[in-house]
Amino acid sequence: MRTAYLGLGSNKGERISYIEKAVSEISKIENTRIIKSSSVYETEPWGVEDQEDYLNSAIEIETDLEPGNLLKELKNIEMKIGRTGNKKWSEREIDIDLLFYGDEIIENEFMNVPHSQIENRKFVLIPMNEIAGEYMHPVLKKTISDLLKESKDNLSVIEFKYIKSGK
Ligand code: PH2
Ligand code: MG
Ligand code: MG
Repeated sequence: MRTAYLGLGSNKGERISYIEKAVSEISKIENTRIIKSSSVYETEPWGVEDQEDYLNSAIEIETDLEPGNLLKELKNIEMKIGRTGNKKWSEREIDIDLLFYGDEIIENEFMNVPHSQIENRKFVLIPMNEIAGEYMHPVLKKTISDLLKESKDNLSVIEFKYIKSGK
């Protein structure tokens, strides 16, 4: 069993229902279980300004799947939930990113783990800090909590209060 961290994001349509759907589908992946999930945060768009605010959260999972197979499952869930469009940084119904996979460093044509620019994105660091502040970034060799303290990202990240659907 390996511990991995996923980042979820949505900024199109019924954002909270896409996030909840994603968590529910992730919980059904074979040989995988959800250990922790962060609060949901409403966040200013990073990278491309002229788009809706995002909802973002992070989850910790344990999985027996190899990173490539895990990524395939996550892409399938994005498609099943109805992600349209695939332009870099453009609006999306759901985005599921593999942030960390144990302490592995994976760079190939299919994936980049740890996910790039985590240290520059409070929309990732704040939810990650809630569930894994002491987790060590395997490339930067700093904890999430230290990366958050040092981050120069000033875009707003605010807890999003909502009533859980109970499904
Ligand atoms: N995802 C992006 C680009 N910009 N900004 C926020 N606030 N949250 C995101 O999840 C996000 C983004 C590309 O994946
Ligand atoms: Mg992303
Ligand atoms: Mg993505």
